[in-house]
Amino acid sequence: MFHNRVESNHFLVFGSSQFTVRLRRNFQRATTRTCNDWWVLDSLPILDMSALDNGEESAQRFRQQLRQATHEVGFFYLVGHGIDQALIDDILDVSRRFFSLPEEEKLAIENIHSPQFRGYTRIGRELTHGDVDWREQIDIGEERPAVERGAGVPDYWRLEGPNLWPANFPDLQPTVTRWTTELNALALRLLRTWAVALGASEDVFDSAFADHPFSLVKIVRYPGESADVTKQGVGAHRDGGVLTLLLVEPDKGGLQVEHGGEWIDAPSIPGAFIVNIGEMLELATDGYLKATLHRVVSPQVGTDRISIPFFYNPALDATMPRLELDPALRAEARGLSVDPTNSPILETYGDNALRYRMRAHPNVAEIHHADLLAEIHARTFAIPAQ
Ligand SMILES: O=C(O)CCC(=O)C(=O)O
Ligand SMILES: [Fe+2]
Repeated sequence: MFHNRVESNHFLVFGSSQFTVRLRRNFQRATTRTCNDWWVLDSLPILDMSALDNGEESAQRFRQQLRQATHEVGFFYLVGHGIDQALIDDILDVSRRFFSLPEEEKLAIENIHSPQFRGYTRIGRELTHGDVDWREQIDIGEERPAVERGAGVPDYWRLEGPNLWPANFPDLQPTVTRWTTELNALALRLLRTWAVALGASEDVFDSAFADHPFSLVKIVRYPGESADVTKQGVGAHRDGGVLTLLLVEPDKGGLQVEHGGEWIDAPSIPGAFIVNIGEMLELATDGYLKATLHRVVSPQVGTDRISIPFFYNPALDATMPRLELDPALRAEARGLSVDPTNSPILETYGDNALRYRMRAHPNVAEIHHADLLAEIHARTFAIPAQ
């Protein structure tokens, strides 16, 4: 627990990383909350992945930090990850140039043309829990041929298929393709590190991921909408996949992460990823690892913010392996968090993915998947029998 490591000056040294912590004595809550909740983090932990290449003792310390950070917070900054700064600069550069294309070029690849929910989403066309998110984005997944529909073909295969690339902007595809390749490798390495940190064999997740991951890159721009009153960039949610590697432009705030009942600000740190786990990893560990609520507040009027979340997901037909935690960890597993809409997390990743996409983009669902709407709606809002 973090509070075990707090030093008298309230400055927590965690391996090569530092956390600032604030002591909050809330006597009202003290009777109902654990001692751990008295310490509220002011900022996310920072983990240095280069520790994995520095001998077994150092690697073991990193694994322990990884486990602890994602058990307690569910979010951390990752440095020393090995992704080239030149590639980071490139993807930020192509992202900004994409958003400055003429409106008609972006709309030519609008996601309404894609049964796979790929392509451009204009501002105001995405919902989180029914509320409008103020952001525009392009969704780019693994570039694969579409799967033909038919009897006995699970519905989630409708998500597999080609991307929509802007015709007059050839720089986007090679940079995003390289980004996907490198981040798939980084994410798999992190996942294997978690596996060992949780006492499982290193390759326990491999069959679900290694050769047919269903990763998704979202390039997002939040326009400046906040003035006296802040607006929703993206509403509070947990990520539905396994793990997210988020790159945010330098010097941009807006992301907030729930911890101990409060929102922690998570501004960008140049060159670092913000990493969080999604519901499928929570499922795999019976809630020992935490999929944490987060949201983005719109930037102030006159500014904007670009971010690039990379969602690392298993194959659509994969079922997450359930890990056998050792008794000490099992005792701290909390079971699954309840989705804000009370919908159960489903075992097969593709069922979750389809549900999320249809919920977030009802206009695309209406056009391409009207036959599924009633069924998905019934399953989404079903409360499991007690
Ligand atoms: O843009 C961000 O900083 C976070 C976006 C996010 O949480 C998401 O798209 O799931
Ligand atoms: Fe998210």
